[in-house]
Amino acid sequence: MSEYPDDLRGLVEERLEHLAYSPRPETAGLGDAMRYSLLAGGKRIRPVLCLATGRALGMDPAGLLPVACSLELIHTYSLIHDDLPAMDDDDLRRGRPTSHVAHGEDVAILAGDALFAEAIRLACEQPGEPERVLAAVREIAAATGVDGMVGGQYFDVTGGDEDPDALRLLHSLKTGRLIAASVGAALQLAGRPDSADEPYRRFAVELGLLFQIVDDILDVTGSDAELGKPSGSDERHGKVTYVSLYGLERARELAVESHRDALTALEAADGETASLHRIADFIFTRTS
Ligand code: GRG
Repeated sequence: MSEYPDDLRGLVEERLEHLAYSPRPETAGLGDAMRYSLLAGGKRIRPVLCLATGRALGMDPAGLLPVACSLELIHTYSLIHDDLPAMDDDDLRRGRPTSHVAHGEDVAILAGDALFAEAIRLACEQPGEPERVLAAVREIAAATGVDGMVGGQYFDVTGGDEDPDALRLLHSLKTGRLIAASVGAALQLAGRPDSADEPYRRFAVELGLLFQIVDDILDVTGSDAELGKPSGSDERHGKVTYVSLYGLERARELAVESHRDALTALEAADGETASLHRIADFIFTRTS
């Protein structure tokens, strides 16, 4: 079972293409810069995870698209800012020149800022019981903020990843929390008891870890063309990774263990979890 749920990816792709930010001609260039990065062919793992969780819980995936797509806008903003000269200073992303190379540093910063704000607006437009929508938006914002992605990036740029525990914390904040919130946002919209959600939450945390271990392996083993970004970037930036800490062979074993643990958690979850199972397999076996 390794096929990615392309039907869900198609729903996401279509909604992202049709997002409009402002009718003003004065800001059309900013909208173009946002679309340049957003519609450059990412894997859409976070929104697809959100829709697949909704599907597992018996919800119509198409009905979750505002919240799901908000996750992709936030993820794209993080990529644009991560590539900036003040951060990783990368020239290639999703197979294209990075935002600051194509549009200039000033516009790239603004495109990232605007994607984050538009993500929150979009998530607030999610149909559903207001209390549940608010809980979903809160979970996404918290996963993005200081105790999440931005805090993890701060930890990264200030050099806080020198031992295995610190590395795990860094990645759980920087990439894990948004991946976990992709599942969590759908759980919030379903409004079930916490006890029923617990296996899904364990699955989501493990998936975030798996994603990062595989990402570190691919940075060493993948090509620029496969990755759509420069390979070997972690080593060039002197980053501590699962590969630099444990070696390639042990990192591969850790990925096997993490994939197994994610699926074990999923087995304990109620609902129709086949799409989530496929996403875990895809993250484990991906080459880009
Ligand atoms: C700068 C605010 C700020 C945050 C940066 C998450 C993050 C923090 C930066 C992303 C940069 C990066 C390469 C992180 C490593 C893991 C990761 C998120 C890889 C890219 O995600 P994929 O593989 O990319 O889901 P696509 O392009 O498929 O969406």
